[in-house]
Amino acid sequence: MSMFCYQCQETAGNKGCSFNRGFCGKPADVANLQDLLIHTLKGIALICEKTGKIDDKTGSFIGKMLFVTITNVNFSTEDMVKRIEETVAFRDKLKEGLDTASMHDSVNWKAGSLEELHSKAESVGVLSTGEDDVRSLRNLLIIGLKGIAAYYEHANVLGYYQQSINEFFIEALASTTKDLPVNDMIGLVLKAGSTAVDTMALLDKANTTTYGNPEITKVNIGVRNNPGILISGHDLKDLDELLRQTEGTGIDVYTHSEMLPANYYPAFKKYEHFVGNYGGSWWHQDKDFEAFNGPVLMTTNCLIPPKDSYKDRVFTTSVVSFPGLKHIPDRPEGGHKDFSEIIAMAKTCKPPVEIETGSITGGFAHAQVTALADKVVDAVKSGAIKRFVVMGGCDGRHNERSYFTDVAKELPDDTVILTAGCAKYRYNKLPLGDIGGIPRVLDAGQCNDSYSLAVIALKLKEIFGLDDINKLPISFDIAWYEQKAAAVLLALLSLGVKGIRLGPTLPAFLSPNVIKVLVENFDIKPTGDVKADVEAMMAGN
Ligand code: SF4
Ligand code: SF3
Repeated sequence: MSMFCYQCQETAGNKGCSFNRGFCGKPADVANLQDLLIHTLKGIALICEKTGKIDDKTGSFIGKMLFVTITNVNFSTEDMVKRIEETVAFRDKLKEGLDTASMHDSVNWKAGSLEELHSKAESVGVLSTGEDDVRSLRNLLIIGLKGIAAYYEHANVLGYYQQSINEFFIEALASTTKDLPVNDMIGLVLKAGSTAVDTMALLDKANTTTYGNPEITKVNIGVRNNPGILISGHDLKDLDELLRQTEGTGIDVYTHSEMLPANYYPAFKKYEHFVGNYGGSWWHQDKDFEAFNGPVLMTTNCLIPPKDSYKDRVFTTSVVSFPGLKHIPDRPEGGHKDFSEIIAMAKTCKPPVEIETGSITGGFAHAQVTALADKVVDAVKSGAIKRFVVMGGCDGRHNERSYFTDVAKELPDDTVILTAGCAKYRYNKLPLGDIGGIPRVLDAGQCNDSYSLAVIALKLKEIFGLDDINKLPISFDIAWYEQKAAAVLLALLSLGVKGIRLGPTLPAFLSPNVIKVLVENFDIKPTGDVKADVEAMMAGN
């Protein structure tokens, strides 16, 4: 069986994973079934478009199913088949009483045997849609939509929904089944950007209303002498419930990778057994999970295929699934997840091996930076801060990603790095110092907290009385890996940010003509030579 997937930065040869397994370890049949899942979601969108009925239930259903197809989330054939059957049933319920005979295949195809599912899946893949530029624009839209979906799902879990986001899912998915003029497709891609801003704003509201505003925090990166549970991914509600259930048990809880920013929230900081962060970004998990000794809970991406030496200790939940790993079921309506099996296992495990000591400082989301605004503005006015460089996004395995470490080292001492997402692990343990008490790396949080960076930029624009965000002394040097970073990129474009550097490679799903449009309209450029890029950024280019 073959596949075609080019949605992430590590796609084979920067062209596409096309054999029997992706570079990430996703098997071909799972990749194809994910395409079939998206195909069926398009059917749901077309039905909603016809009936004019779209509600939170449908929007959140679509969001969750799109999230399942994000890189490093789900590797399970069995889970994917179940989700396709669930999606077909959801679609068929929506079309009850409608005459859909003349509608698109995505509305009408029928799920049959496993073999039939596989052969159907192979016929609706990424390459089956349009030619070059049309395919590129449709896939850029779907990929942006996946990022939006992930953020929407996190907001939904906390009880936050928004009708305009539900409606955009319908409009965008339905559009990819139609022959639209190129300008309309570009318009939809930009609308994905503004919808990404709205979705991150909604999630920010959900997170800060539920757990308080992140505040400056020194996060311990060493260990204590108790058995521990390591939690990774982006889902704060899972952490919330895990902390409640582990309180008083003698078990410590540590964050890994994108869960690090949870340490900045007042609602979590209060727990004495919430010890700090363990290890580095997602792709270091083989070493980190091995050394941790205790159970690990993966709440979202990025999971890498686990080694035999620790796979018995890894639990998945929600959208994450991997064959052979134990899965914690969803919370019942109004209830909570049951982590007792993980807690019982932790009690039998040795404490984590200490792999580093010290601390990292973060918690510079918009409310905290706004509280420091006077100090920041004074530092800019006095020339103590010459420039801000936004280096948010994802980390990954490519050697070229040392670029981001080297840029952090090369930037002059009068610059401040604004960051969010797991890209920060490339430089957040360097001794970069501070400027009059303002740390030179300001970490706003997870990748979705890129919203905070935009709010900070807009606030500075207002304080300095500028009419254009591009007149601020801010450069954007973004690292991307998976589809949420694509949504963040589109969000920045929709806010009018120009001259973004993007690396370590440009996305394979952008055709040369689509890249040309992005260059002409937004002056997007690939990351290049470290010294030359730093010089250019310092000169405002
Ligand atoms: Fe390849 Fe990335 Fe797709 Fe995995 S998610 S199959 S690495 S393009
Ligand atoms: Fe990282 Fe996967 Fe993207 Fe949320 S955990 S930023 S890569």
